[in-house]
Amino acid sequence: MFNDKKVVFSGVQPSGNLTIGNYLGAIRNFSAFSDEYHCYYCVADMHAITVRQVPADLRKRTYETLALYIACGLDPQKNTLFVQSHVPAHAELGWILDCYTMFGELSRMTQFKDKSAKNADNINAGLFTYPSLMAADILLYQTELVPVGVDQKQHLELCRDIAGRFNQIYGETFVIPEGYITKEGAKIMSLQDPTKKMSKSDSNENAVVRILDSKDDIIRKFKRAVTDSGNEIVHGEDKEGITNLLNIYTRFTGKTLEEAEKEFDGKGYGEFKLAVGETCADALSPVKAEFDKLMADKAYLEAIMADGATEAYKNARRTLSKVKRKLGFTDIKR
Ligand code: ATP
Ligand code: LTN
Repeated sequence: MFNDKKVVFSGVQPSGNLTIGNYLGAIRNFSAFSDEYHCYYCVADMHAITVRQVPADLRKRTYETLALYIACGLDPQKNTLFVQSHVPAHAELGWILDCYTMFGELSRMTQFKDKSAKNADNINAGLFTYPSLMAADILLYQTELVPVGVDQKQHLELCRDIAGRFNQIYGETFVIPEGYITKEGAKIMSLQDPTKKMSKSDSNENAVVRILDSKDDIIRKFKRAVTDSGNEIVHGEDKEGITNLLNIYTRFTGKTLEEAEKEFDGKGYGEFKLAVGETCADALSPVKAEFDKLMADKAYLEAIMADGATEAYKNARRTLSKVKRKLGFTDIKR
């Protein structure tokens, strides 16, 4: 809408070291949009504090997440990369949208239920209203397309409902966004419990492969991955562990499931797990090298943050002003 180009928006929380789930389900797919769309990718630090964070860790991970965006192929000249808390319009629109989001809607969110169960001593209001802040992120930029993993589908549907409700009351204000969810990379499962999604805040380190893990760690984690009592390397509903490993393998190699199954036909689980581990480690090694270079240059990362925040704010404020006017908020010259 803003420069004729359609808008893509997505975000990742700096709530832990990123996993191959974040990589295959989200970040790796982001750069495909850079030429055709105006892309905004934010480091969602305001979302991250819905779960208690150690301040020094949050700060470090904010830099790391930005560096990973770039290391995974996002050119800061072609994409607006920024930190959510640097653009206060997100908090402002977040509050406004809270008033157009229903208690019942938020109560149905499975992420809220999961995270409440995991953080029973800190079920705060921010955890509950997380989706309206996420809606604000998206709607501020008149976003058309939101690339995310399938776990975020429910939040996206709520975002569409909120936007539609607002438009209906006040007239066309927001573009209604579409989700962009790639099928195969959409849900990478835990290596220790393949019925659960691989999550960066999992307390069991063996369950999670991180983009920045060493080659040895990656291979060790894959070797320990839970499989099943059978011995065939084929996908299937009763073979969740093997299916997940095949899925990871095909995502990294670009091979089809059939090709992968054929390749490992007659081979043992041990050999297969080692091959998946090596493939994954080799694919991530250039990302790691680039990440290390970027992290050694804080000033460069800070310059990107500053440019990103300026560019993001320039566009966000137009939507925010429009919303305030429609609501009947008064304006003053300063
Ligand atoms: P947390 O464990 O703190 O909830 P997370 O690992 O779920 O974090 P987010 O920051 O919430 O990560 O998600 C960033 C992006 O990565 C989102 O688009 C999300 O859909 C995607 N994603 C996260 N985990 C996976 C996964 N296991 N498989 C595929 N995509 C994923
Ligand atoms: N909630 C998202 C992270 C996120 C996001 C966004 C994703 C925050 N704001 C806006 C897409 C669009 C998650 O992946 N857990």
